[in-house]
Parts: sequence; C-alpha cells; structure tokens
Amino acid sequence: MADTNKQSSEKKEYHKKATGNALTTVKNHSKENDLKLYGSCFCPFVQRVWISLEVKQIPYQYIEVDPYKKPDLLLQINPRGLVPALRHGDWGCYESTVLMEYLEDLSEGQSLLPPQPKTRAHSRLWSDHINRHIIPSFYRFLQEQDQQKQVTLADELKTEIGKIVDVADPTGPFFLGAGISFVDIQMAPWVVRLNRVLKPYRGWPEPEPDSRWAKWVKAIEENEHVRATTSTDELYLDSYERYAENRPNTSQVANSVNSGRGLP
Ligand SMILES: N[C@@H](CCC(=O)N[C@@H](CS)C(=O)NCC(=O)O)C(=O)O
Repeated sequence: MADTNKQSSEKKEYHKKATGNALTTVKNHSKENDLKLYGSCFCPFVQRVWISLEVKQIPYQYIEVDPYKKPDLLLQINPRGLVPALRHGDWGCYESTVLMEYLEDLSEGQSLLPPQPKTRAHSRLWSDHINRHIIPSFYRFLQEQDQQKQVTLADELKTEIGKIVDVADPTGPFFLGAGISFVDIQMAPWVVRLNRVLKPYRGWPEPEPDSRWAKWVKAIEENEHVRATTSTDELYLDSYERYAENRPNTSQVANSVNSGRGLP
C-alpha cells in the first residue's frame, strides 16, 4: 500500500500554467478583449489557434482553462468541453481547424491560405491528412505499451509524415515555400512535441541531416510565433507522461485512440 502511494505521488501531471516564452505571451494577452481564446498550455490543438492569432497579429485575450475540469465558461461555448474554444463578442465556436478557418475569414492580418483556389484546396487536403492520419498515428505510438508494436507504430508515423513531406514545396522551408501558412500551423504543435515528447518517451529520431524534413522541422522550431506559444520542455515532458503510460481516463483523445475510434 505504501509503495502504491509512493508511486502515485511520483507520477507527473499535466501543467495548468504556461512557462517560458508561452507564459510571456499569456501575460501580454491577459487584458480584456472581445476575442477570447480559451486554452490549455499543454494542448497542441490550442497551440494551432494560438499561433494563427500571433501570425495574424489579431488582438485577443488568452484565458487558461483546465479542460479536464470543464468550467462552465468552456461548456457554454463547447458542450463537449474540449479546448480550444473561441468567444467573439456574444458568439462562440470550437474545433481547432474550424477556428483557424474562422480567423482566416476575418480577413485581418496575414492570410494563412494562399489566394489561388487550387493551392487552397491542396492546403486543405493536406491539413485533412494531418488530422486524419498523422495525429492519430502520433497518439497510437505514444500510448502503445508493447515494445514490438511500438516499432510498427513508429514506422506508421514516419510513413504518414513522409507522405506530406513528399508533396511539400521542394525548396521550402515551409509547406508552400518561404512563408509559414495553414498546413505548417496545423502541423507545428506536433512537430514541437516530436522532439519534446516522442523523443524522450519513445526514442523518436532526429530528422536525417539535410533532408527536406529536417529543413521543415528547423523552420517550424525557429518560427517566432511557434516559439512565442511554446513552453519550456519540462511542461511537455510532465504533461504527456499520462499518455506515455496510457493511464486510464487520460483524456477523450486517449480514450478514442484506445478504442480505435477517430479523434474527438
Ligand atoms: N478535435 C478537437 C480536439 C481538441 C482536444 O482534444 N483538446 C483536448 C486537450 S489537448 C481536450 O480539451 N481534452 C479534454 C478531455 O479530454 O476531456 C480540436 O481540434 O479542437
């Protein structure tokens, strides 16, 4: 019994407050604003919307919420109680991809989608690939406890990433070329977590030097808006131990992965 207590007290928990650069950004956006992002510091889906706001330089207020406690102000916007949620005046909405499109539709600041219809469709197609293939594959690999299966799941994730790298602009460094755009932002939070979560917990390898993938990862990691919304490494290491140990009741994402359903 004493042992069990000791073990549980050593377990790492998810963080409830941003650290490092992300904390500075939170502080710079703590003032009341009509546009409110309800987010959680560890959440990659939130980081997508957060990067978009930073790239576009749209004024906003960041409000930290615990999505596992589901405060009323979150449930009022999103009955499913997931972050990110956005409130704009008396209207609210949720789902990270939908929110990125909403910010795009405000036509304020830098566009994330290019003007050409075909390149827009290309961006949406590969954003769909990230959501339907790369992200579920990331969690399957992280949550798998069987080492043999982990090898197969690492390959599966590499294959899914390889597909999007193959269709990226050959020169880059970003998906469509010189500047960050929609697909990069959809992908960035998981790129950040490859190095900070999958590497320590599952031995995820560094990109092959001079490869197109290495160039993309570097560009994302060095982007000022990605950095402005990224906390210190420890926050991710601690927050994802629950996933890496596949603890029961970790989250809706973890439950969906365990039951073979699509992500929430
Ligand atoms: N499909 C959603 C997923 C959002 C999501 O899963 N957010 C997590 C935090 S990273 C959450 O709110 N979890 C609360 C829960 O599992 O109850 C999106 O793209 O916004």
